[in-house]
Amino acid sequence: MARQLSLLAGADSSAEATRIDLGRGAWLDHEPHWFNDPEFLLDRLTDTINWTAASRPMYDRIVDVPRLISSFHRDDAPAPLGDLARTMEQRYEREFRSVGCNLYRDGDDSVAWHADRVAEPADCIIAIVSLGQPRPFMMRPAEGGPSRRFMLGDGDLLVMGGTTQATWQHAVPKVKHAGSRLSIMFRPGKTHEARHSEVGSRPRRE
Ligand SMILES: O=C(O)CCC(=O)C(=O)O
Repeated sequence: MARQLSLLAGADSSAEATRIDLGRGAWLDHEPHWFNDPEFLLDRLTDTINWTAASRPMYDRIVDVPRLISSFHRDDAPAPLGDLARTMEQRYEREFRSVGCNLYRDGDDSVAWHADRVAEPADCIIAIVSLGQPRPFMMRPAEGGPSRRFMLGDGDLLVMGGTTQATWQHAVPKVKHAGSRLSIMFRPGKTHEARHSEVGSRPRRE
């Protein structure tokens, strides 16, 4: 029980994040080490979530999704995830009904460039809490231009807001060596599945 309380204390709903203006109505809130007991939560979620090794059609093939995934409705999520969703709701005064989790087991696991498919791309907030070993989280303007890189792990919070899903794409690329990283995505929608189309290896100017 004491450990449960410390979990809730780990997420500070009132702390100020650094807001980054990405232009054209897109913004990010970045708060390193937002969650202060990330190792405990990482172990607990890694061990207790029913992870899925999924596959999905990409172009004319069926490919393995290069990470383990799991998703919940906020009200059915394991306690720490439901509590975190509600903390995020207080912070942003929005509903986050969908909780998606990715487990990147090593550097071969990744998520390709994509934007999340959301009901209101011109005004959408998606919050990501990262646990475990920091990995590069890349962002690039959908119409081309320089990319931005954030190292996310260890309880870091990154929130994409405004038009970000309409005007930017994001990715967690493969790296040579990495320990495991677990990301938790809080989204407005009902389910995690089929929220985005990854653009895979489609060539694109950086
Ligand atoms: O793991 C992350 O930080 C991002 C994951 C992501 O973009 C997704 O699952 O759509």
